[in-house]
Amino acid sequence: LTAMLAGTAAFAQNYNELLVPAYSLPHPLVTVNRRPVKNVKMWEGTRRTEILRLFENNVYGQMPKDFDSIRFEPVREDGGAMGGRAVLKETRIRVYRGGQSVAIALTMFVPKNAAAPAPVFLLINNRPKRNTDPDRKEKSAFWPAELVIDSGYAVAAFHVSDLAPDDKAKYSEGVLRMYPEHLRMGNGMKAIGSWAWGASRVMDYFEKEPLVDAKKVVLVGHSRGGKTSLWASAQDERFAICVTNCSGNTGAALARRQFGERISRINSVFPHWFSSNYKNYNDKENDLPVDQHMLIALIAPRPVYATNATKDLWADPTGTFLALKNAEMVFALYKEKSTLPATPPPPDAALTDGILGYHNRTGEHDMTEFDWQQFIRFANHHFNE
Ligand code: GTR
Repeated sequence: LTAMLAGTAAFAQNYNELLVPAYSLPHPLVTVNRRPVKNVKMWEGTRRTEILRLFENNVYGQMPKDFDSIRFEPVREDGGAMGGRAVLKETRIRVYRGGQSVAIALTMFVPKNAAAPAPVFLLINNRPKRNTDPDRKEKSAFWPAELVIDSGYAVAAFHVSDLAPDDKAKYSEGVLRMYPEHLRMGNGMKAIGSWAWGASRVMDYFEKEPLVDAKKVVLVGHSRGGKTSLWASAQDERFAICVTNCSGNTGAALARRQFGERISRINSVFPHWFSSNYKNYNDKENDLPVDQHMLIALIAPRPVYATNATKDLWADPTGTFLALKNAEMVFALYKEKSTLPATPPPPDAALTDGILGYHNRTGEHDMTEFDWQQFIRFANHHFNE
């Protein structure tokens, strides 16, 4: 009966916990050749690379690491921003390869009365640019820059459209101009890969920026941006903490639960986000050699904070909690004991004091000041302990 109800019409999304099919997850600590992974050496030497390749080849596409040159161009500096509490720095990050280039506009505020160099929250902005207004004429809870500054952190943001337009007809008019070979590859990156690539170029800049502590960068993304923050953090071990907010399908939620958004749906509505190969798994979640708990595991032993919202069943709050739970074993290899309970906490109970953090906020699919307050507590816990 369950199978019949769950598998009816194309794109029918299930919201009933009782109709979640039985599934078994690929084991993070068993290699493709069925060898058990018992220690960090074998994890890092064999299994981690294996899983990274599986995600590249089947889900997000490869992440090109080569380019010809990178330049950091100062655009504006204002030492009296936010009523004198912060320095505003706007920078253009230009990257060149094969006669093509992209320019990433980075907006950043650095607190004046805080540790120098400052730890920093970097937002991958997938919402309209006014959400990260450098002039602070518009203030948005999506990027509550004043709150972050007053907590002693720098706060930065770039917009996804600088890397790849979020449009199935135009996504290649960005980073992919520099890597046209990816457009012909089944495992070539598309928009989400391009955005994640951009986060790494901002990290290149942070490493050269004396005002910020490049060893204390918290990468934050919401929804499609949260899928990106996970993939970027898995790829680039320089990110110290990953925050993935309401990231759902192909983000922090387990695909095999087939709860809320499914792979077939996301690949049809957003064919420009993931690799072409990912379409082989439309309605075939169980054929995937990975599931999303393994993406979280790739970030170990660095802390990961995942959120959901109670009215955002589309992004499967329970499936997100279970992905964190099923990644615990990899953190345990590093002697990082998870403090997550066995079952999801009640709404608004924020678990900010463990290596894996989680909350399910009351409300809609969004990123709010409540969410940011928890990210700050989580970062305080890890950076100050
Ligand atoms: C939805 C999509 C989700 C999520 C969301 C967003 O339409 O189905 O996977 O990414 O957009 O980015 O807000």
